[in-house]
Amino acid sequence: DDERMEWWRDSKFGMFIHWGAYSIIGGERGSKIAGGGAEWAMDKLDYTIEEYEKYPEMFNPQLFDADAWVTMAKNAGMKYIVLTSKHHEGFALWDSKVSDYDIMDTAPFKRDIVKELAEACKKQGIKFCLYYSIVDWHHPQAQGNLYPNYNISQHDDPSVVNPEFPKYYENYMKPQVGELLKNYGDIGVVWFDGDWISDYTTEMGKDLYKYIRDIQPNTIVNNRVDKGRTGMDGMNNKPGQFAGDFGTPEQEIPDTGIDSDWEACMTMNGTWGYKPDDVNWKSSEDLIEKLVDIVSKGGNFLLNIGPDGYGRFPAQSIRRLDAMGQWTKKNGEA
Ligand code: FUL
Repeated sequence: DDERMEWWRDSKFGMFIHWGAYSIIGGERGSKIAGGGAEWAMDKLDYTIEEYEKYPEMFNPQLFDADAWVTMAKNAGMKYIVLTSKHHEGFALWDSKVSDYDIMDTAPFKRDIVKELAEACKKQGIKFCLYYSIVDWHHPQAQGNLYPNYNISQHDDPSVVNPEFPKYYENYMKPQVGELLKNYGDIGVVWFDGDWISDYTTEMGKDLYKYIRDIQPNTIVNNRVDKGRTGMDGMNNKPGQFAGDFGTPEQEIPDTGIDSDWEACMTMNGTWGYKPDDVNWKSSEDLIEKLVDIVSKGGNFLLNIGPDGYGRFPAQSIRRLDAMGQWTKKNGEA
């Protein structure tokens, strides 16, 4: 297993990319601005499923250039990229045969983003990885039984259960994850999220982990494949709990003394998805310090970019990537 983890442990520094239909919205609706992460626009700005569907139908990022994105990551000293293939909104950025709510059938763009980025990564020697959300606000079977109140099971009433959820798991989620592992070459990591949804179980997580390893034995899976985000020694890990291959502290750098593998994911400002209103940018110096701190504690740093609805990285992010690249070049590999 150590051999399987080797490239990931050596990598130290990776790029998270949060991109989806929410990148058009930018966290704004009329006079309202979503608090926190703008990738939650659907929920935070109270869109109904029908209202929200307009955004995937408009998603046409003509400035998307996979090679340019990968070059920017590479020049910053990053060794892998994790793209949100499907975030909580449910819209798939690849050619999914399981669903029409994807880039080929619903969006005018009709270019397989996962494919283009996978190829660009391969060409430039960057490991290609995918984020996939268990939570799906668009799929009727993925939510609490108060559908179309898509997010009710999560933050309003955790006791709400959905007897249909196992169907979503078997007939939609698993086959979608299968497509990602079968059609896009080597996948370095599958990065799950949304494990908190009440109907998702540890058994499903175990099944999913096995399913992935059966298709691509070398693919690494994060701890959110199980419920409860465990898998970090000393960080609410319960004995016997199943936890994937590495832990995922979010917007925090843990203290030293963690024996298991971990990766701190962080944003450059306060949002994962594109949000022009958020000007709370961390300085380049701060980000470099964080990189050093994390690496010296044995972790990886997954630093996020939220491209806009046209496919551009925010200028503020590009500047910070440039500065980090200058630093990593001068000080050797992270
Ligand atoms: C969280 C999600 O809810 C956020 O939107 C983001 O994707 C972050 C990395 O994980 O749990």
